[in-house]
Amino acid sequence: MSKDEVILLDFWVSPFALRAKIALAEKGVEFEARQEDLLGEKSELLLKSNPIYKKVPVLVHNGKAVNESTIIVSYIDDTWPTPSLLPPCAYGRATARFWADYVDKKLFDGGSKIWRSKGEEVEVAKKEFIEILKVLEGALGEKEYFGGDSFGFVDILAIPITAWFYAYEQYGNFKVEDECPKISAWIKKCLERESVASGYPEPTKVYEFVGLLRKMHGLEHSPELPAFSLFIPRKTGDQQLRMPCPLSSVFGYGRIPVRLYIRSIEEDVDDLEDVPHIDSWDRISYLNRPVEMHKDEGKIFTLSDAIKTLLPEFFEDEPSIDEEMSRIELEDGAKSPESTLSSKDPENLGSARGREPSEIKLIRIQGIEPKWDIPFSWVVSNLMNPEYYLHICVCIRVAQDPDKIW
Ligand SMILES: N[C@@H](CCC(=O)N[C@@H](CS)C(=O)NCC(=O)O)C(=O)O
Repeated sequence: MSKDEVILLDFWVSPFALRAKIALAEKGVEFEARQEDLLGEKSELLLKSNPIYKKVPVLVHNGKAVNESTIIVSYIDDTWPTPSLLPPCAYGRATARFWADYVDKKLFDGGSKIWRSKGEEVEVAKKEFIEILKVLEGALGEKEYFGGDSFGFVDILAIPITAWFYAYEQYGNFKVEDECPKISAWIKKCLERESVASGYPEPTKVYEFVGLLRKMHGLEHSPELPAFSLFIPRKTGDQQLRMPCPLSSVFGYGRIPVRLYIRSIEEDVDDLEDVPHIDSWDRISYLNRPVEMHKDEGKIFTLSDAIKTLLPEFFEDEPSIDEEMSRIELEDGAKSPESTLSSKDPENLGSARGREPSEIKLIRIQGIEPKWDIPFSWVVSNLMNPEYYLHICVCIRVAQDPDKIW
């Protein structure tokens, strides 16, 4: 029989992916863990293998995809039966499945409520989480593992979430060890196992990651950004409404997944109403590419800066190797290969390598036409599509290339 091909679509901090890694390691199954870029662009394989949720983990076993971590752990147990992760008797298995279900429904979401909360809500979330932990501590009782003497199904589902406990403790200002010493001892016991320790992320790194998530959720703002009030124009007919920006939602840095839709036109127009209408989405190009926002920018990184980094080939005279690479990616990623992409920012940036400069005519996000010099962080905090990407539509008058003869 030929060797099994086992691929796990993974993300280093995902407790759900860690469940699958531990189960495979316990069974001694060799596998390839492929890191997904969940804050950037998801792989084709992920989108194809988990089209419903588009989440990790996905176990691809000899080309067949299995989704949802608890189902994956069961599948691993069924496929490679030794050593069994569930007790031999039906009642033992039912009990394990009951606690597995409790962990699934309560533990991660209960902890997440702590870091997602602000002010008085934090105390409420912390109290709820400690109650959940105490229930689990009751189920553990005096046993070493949830399964008794042997590490099993419930342990595999619960232990990965404990890598996030340090972050919960920091944001909730409590110590799991003080509240639930038996749970704390169980964590230490599980961490003695190679299968757990090898994939368990550093809790301080998880805490840093949670800090990033808090910024993405607008729960923290970056002190490095200057405190001034921002206004964003919103067009309603001829009226320009001015909306104040809540400073609390300013985002500092990170990798922002952007989907940029590009409508290119060749003739200049004074009024965008004169742009010919198009009847099919197939004729709109788009690219998916992350924008890197760095912590130590020293100056405000604006919306137009972000557009520049998304279309670098049109803002500098000589292409760097990186730019050449991204141009190739752009051409691969663009939906309509025949369309030419080109732009400059409102202050006339760059000459697009000897061509007459192109020009951005419009930037629209969530139906709003923000000023191009507003901090990109504000755009991310306030106009990010909750589903995933920051969707930005641009209309660009394309530079005529003098070298192009037809
Ligand atoms: N119920 C799922 C949860 C999986 C999940 O939430 N995965 C996260 C990473 S921890 C993910 O892929 N998120 C990407 C997204 O939501 O787009 C499971 O148990 O597998």
